[in-house]
Amino acid sequence: MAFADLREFIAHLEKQGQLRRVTAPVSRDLEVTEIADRVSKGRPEGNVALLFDNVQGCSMPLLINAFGSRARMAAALGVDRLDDLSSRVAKLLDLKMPGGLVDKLRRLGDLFDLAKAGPKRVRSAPCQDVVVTDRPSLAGLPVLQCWPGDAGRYITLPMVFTRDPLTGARNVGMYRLQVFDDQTLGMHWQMHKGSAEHQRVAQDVGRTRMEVAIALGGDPIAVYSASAPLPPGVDEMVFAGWLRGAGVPMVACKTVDVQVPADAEIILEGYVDPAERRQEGPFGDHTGYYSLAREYPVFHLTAMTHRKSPIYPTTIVGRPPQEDYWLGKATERIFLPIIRLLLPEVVDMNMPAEGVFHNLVIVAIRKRYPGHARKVMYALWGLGLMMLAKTIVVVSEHVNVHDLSEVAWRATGNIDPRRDLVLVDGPMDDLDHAALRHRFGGKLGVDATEKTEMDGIVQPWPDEIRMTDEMRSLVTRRWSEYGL
Ligand SMILES: Cc1cc2nc3c(=O)[nH]c(=O)nc-3n(C[C@H](O)[C@H](O)[C@H](O)COP(=O)(O)O)c2cc1C
Ligand SMILES: [Mn+2]
Repeated sequence: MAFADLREFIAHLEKQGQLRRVTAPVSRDLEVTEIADRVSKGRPEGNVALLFDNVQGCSMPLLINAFGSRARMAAALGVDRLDDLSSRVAKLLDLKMPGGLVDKLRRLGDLFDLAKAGPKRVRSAPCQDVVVTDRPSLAGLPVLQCWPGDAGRYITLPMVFTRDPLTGARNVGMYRLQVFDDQTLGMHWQMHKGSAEHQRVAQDVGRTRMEVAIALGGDPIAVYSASAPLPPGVDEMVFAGWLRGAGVPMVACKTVDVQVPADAEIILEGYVDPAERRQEGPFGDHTGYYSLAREYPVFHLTAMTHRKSPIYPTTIVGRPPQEDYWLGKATERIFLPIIRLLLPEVVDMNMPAEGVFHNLVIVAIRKRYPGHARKVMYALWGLGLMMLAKTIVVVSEHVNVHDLSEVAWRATGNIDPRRDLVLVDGPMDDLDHAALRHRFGGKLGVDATEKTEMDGIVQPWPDEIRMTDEMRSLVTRRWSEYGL
């Protein structure tokens, strides 16, 4: 079951004992970060969402860590387990496969789901209960200074809405926003991302204004969808509608030709001048390091609309694991079947927290021919934002990619570095501080599969040690006799 808005999600978390209200006064400068960081990295049972009612100097409550665990992320997306998402996507993709009449009829049900997924236009919306077009200001928002070395305060959990200047197609991305002043934000869309392409097109066709709307809060599925690496041209709001089983209600903004989720908490309307740049950062980033100050586009606020008593949602990123790890985990599970459609030999994959998305991708494959592990690496490096993956470790199908101890064992024991390491160059994540140069650098592939004659080995590959089933069941049967 999907939630209509952030409030329903908050109520659900509270009922499940997954949210605490903090009424003690707290500072939005560093204090909220230190609290949220301790809660999210502390004892699992203490890892809850936090609703701060009393952020000093601000009347708005602040929500943080709402997506910060496997259970809360699953709840946000309306499923019991994140793996349920893989099955749903797999079922959808099966549509084009041949099948009997009964199969096809059954799949019609899924098709119908897709038809219902389109956004629904509405005329009046809670996110426009209050409309400020005369000198709008960001001053009332409890925007955090997350880390001591940050260049300022950052809006960290936004849905940024832009439209292709030529086709009008929508893109929604989660891009952090640095507060320069009460009407101006740094727009940190990286050059590989959907809205950066809209901006390049706008500049090419000579536009001086590119209209942008920023939504804060709303149905958690819509919020998550802004972070999903969908192929360019795929509308994040249609994807959200499919995930939630009903179209996202959307309303036209007041001063720009952009639609936003009607059930959001706060909307910032404005524009980006495609040619304007301003220094953004440093910012304590999800790599665990500060990303460097760089030139980025600038957002100018023209109007602000919000609910009567809005709630400000935010997150912090920093040394992993953090809340964004769970947003990434949901993506990993949702996109696995899509990757398997193109690369059927892929059995499972894991992007562990320590690898902060791009640094480490572990993938298990059914190896069938010489060079197969390399083929999978090259394919992944050519697949959407997977192009940014720095290290890809390929293991055999029987390996549990989620067991990092097992992966470390196989990935060091099963390789000869001269034979099994692949070094290539390619595009790198904007935030990669170790890359050869900004946005470009080396990539490492590790073929950690077991080797056989097909790999040209000249000494026999040994068997892995395993006890016989007979002895295992005998010992299990007799266990109590041993007095252990
Ligand atoms: C909490 C969080 C913060 C993010 N911040 C940024 C950011 O500042 N800039 C950016 O380009 N991507 C950022 N991302 C990743 C993008 O949201 C992600 O790549 C998404 O696919 C972008 O949408 P797009 O593919 O439509 O461009 C962030 C993701 C999360 C979960
Ligand atoms: Mn996109």
